[in-house]
Amino acid sequence: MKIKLIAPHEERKDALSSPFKFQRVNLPLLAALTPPGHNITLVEEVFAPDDINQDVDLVGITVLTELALRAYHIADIYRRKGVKVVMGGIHPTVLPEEALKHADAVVVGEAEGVWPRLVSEAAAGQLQKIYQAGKLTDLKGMPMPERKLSPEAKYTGYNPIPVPIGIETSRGCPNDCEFCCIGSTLGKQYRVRPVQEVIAEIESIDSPHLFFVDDALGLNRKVAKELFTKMIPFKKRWLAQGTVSLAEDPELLKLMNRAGCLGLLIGFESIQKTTQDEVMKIRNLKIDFYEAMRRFHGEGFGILGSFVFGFDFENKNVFEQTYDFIMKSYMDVVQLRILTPYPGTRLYKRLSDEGRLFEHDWWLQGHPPDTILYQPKGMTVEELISGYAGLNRQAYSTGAIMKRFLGMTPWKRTLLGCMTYTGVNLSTRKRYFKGLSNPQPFAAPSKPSGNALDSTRKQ
Ligand code: B12
Ligand code: SF4
Repeated sequence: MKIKLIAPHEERKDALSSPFKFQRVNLPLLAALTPPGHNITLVEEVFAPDDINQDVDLVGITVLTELALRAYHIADIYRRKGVKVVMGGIHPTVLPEEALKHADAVVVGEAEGVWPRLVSEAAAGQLQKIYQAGKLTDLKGMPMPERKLSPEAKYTGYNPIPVPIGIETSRGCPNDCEFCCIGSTLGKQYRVRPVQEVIAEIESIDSPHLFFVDDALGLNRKVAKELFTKMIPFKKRWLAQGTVSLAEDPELLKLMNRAGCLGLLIGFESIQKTTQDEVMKIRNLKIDFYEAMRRFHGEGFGILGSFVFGFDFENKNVFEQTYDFIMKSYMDVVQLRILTPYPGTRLYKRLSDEGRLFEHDWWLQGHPPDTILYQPKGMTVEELISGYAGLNRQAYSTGAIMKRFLGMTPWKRTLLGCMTYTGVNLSTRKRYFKGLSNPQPFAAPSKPSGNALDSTRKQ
């Protein structure tokens, strides 16, 4: 069969993932899991548009909630041409019935246990509707992703760093934060790949730049230390995402530095203690945020700090307090987001049970990122909108960007560091400011917050 695997991309200029591009893991991994005898093409819309006129027998689409509309659109086009479509990934895993309105088959959960059978049954004209492995994948002995199939990826715009190659060392997360779907999709058990297998994969990658796609890198400190120690000779440079708790262990940070870590996306989530107590990954922290930033910067890591607004126990002071922390800790880049109730999360279920969701299928409505999708509790919709907009403007003002630059880590003093700092900040600012002009469909400025829901909810 001729199989095409597609990763959709949102075309809008304020799309959440715009400035950060890397070579993903999931589709090359699916390619590696495919039984021999089939011809595979990979399409990453973020790098190059799809050619729908190509002759194909089976299309596989990976779907995140934010990209469900785009994925369904692509699927509908192929199915109209008579091509069979399979969907997999986070969104079809939590909403398989919805996905089946646009696909012939859906993979619920991980693909490893079912993809080879699915391909064989599709080839025999016996595609089933739902494929679901009976157990979580044992990450030992996983094939290396077929990276040579990935479309060539080049950066455009402000950012000068070559596209990093995605690599996975673990799956699942035991923290079960209310707003996160990992527990219900990739499982609450933290599974690690054998270090030797990760090292062999790193050795096979030509590029000096890597991106660890793990959600909870370093959760198992012993394994992480072994991995980073063994990575040192390869002289790779890499980015990753992790929790603040990484900073609790100075030895781990040192090893990360020696292994080539350049920067981390750190989910601080909220500066307010009342909210921190509600977010599992922050609740039991043994280090305060300022000290964590000092340690990260002390090792020379650029930090992209991620904050979310709209938690129930938050009050209006959160914007000023966050700004204070961002500036005093010389945060390199900030990601400011409105809390999003993703389907499959405990948050979605709770807000739905409490009658606070403005729309139950918001992902099908084409709202821009950072639309307020539920009735907040700690402030009105309008206070949330204006506080959030004000913080964006403050944190990304020219003065603030220059001031944050002054908290120089040694890395920032390099030419590449300066260019990256400036590039990422300017492109993020441009995207965020553009986003701020989007209409907020559920705002009702003249009414108190309690009425915003009633007055604007779609019938
Ligand atoms: C890397 C990453 C990114 C990258 C790239 C996205 C990507 N998918 O590669 C970037 C930085 C761009 C990104 C951005 C965002 N991300 Co992100 N991201 C991740 C992360 C950390 C790793 C993805 C990954 O490579 N996983 C490893 C692979 C192997 O797992 P997988 O993709 O699930 O694939 C397996 C199965 O699902 C299945 N499968 C997947 N696709 C397909 C397709 C077919 C046909 C089949 C058969 C099977 C199949 O097979 C694979 C092997 O078992 C995940 C968390 C996680 N651990 O998964 C979050 C995650 C996917 N991101 C998430 C979010 C919320 C976002 C953002 C909205 C964040 C934000 N607020 O800005 C943006 C939006 C993206 C957009 N609009 O394009 C959420 C998704 C929530 C949801 N319901 O969709 C996750 C789960 C994080 C979380 N903890 O909540 N992200
Ligand atoms: S620590 Fe991260 S991956 Fe784990 S449940 Fe919380 S948000 Fe999700």
